[in-house]
Amino acid sequence: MKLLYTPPSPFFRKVMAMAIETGLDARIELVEVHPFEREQALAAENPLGRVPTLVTDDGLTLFESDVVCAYLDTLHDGSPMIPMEPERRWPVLRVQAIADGILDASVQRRYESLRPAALQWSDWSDRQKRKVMRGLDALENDAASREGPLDLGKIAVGCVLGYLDFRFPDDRWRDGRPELAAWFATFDERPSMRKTRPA
Ligand SMILES: N[C@@H](CCC(=O)N[C@@H](CS)C(=O)NCC(=O)O)C(=O)O
Repeated sequence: MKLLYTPPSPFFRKVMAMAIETGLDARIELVEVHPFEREQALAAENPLGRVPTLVTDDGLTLFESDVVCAYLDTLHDGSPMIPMEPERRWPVLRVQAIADGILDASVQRRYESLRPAALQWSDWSDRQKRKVMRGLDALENDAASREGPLDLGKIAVGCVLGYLDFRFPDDRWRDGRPELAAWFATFDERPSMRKTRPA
């Protein structure tokens, strides 16, 4: 299967970290694309023109990182990254949704910062930042999400925190969030995180 990606994308990182954790990375051919510079090449596979986009061995094109991860979870024999038991499944998907929401808001903030200064809308950026901060507080207060075996929620949170360190170090997300910071210090040393760390 082929995974269309852009190197610094945190959504791509989530998919790749999960692929490494489940031993599927060897089956994935990486194809670097550029959503902004060569929009049509990516849009030919994904009408939304976004990464990550997976083209399966059957020729099916899947996009949105949560959908790609759900698909990958059907391809390995290890412990599911999205557990089936309801008492674990929904909390894991909820944590993934918070993490993805923080990433969506952060990526919007980043794009806003790249616009010409005269076109930037600071209220919009501030709104996105508030979402990020509230999402981080929710994660800090969700001790249960850091317990138990590896799952997709934990991978998603690891990728979020790595992205904030990469793009928004001045936000100092660790301030006031000691539990999340301590958890990330250990989680970030996993081979899957080290191998996918943004340069
Ligand atoms: N919800 C999507 C978000 C994907 C996303 O925003 N990807 C960004 C790169 S990090 C992108 O392709 N941006 C180009 C665009 O939005 O046109 C997912 O989970 O995959």
